Amino acid sequence: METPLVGIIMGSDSDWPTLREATAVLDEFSVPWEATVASAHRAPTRVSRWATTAHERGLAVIIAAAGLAAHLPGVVAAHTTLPVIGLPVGVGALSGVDALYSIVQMPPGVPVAAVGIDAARNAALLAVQIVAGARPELQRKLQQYKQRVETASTEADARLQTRINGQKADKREESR
Ligand code: RP5
Repeated sequence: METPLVGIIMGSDSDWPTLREATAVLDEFSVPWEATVASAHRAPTRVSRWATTAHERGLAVIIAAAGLAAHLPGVVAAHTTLPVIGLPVGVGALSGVDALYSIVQMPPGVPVAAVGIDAARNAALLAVQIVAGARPELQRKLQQYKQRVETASTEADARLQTRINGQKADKREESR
């Protein structure tokens, strides 16, 4: 089995359904990953050990996901020199706004790259872009992905123009 390049850590197994979207993207790009549940509040010793050894275990980037008072990405970032992508999970009374603020408002000197609430796909794509730096094969796959995104957007525009033209034609017909 290949050594994981992306390490996923989450505060609770209740975050897993959100993280599965990230693992699907990583699989799409054939980027090996590992995942663990370790809460900054409930399992601080394990979080610290996991983050401190992340680099020597071969990881290149970390996705840290948590909901509520989401301190996990920041705590992980405090323990490693690897880039940390913080993913706020949209749970609880504030639907993830609390987690977003907790993750994005890091003190100067300890950066976390925050993505949107439940934006697991973006977290994974950013992770792929980070590890693609010195990997031409991954760069090529990312270019193809961007091409597919652009094609989908162009097709959406074509559909919209068809609808608008249809509506205008209907209006003209009505006013005759
Ligand atoms: C956070 O609290 C977790 O990341 C999760 O999003 C949230 C709720 O956890 P559970 O009570 O479902 O374990 O630490």
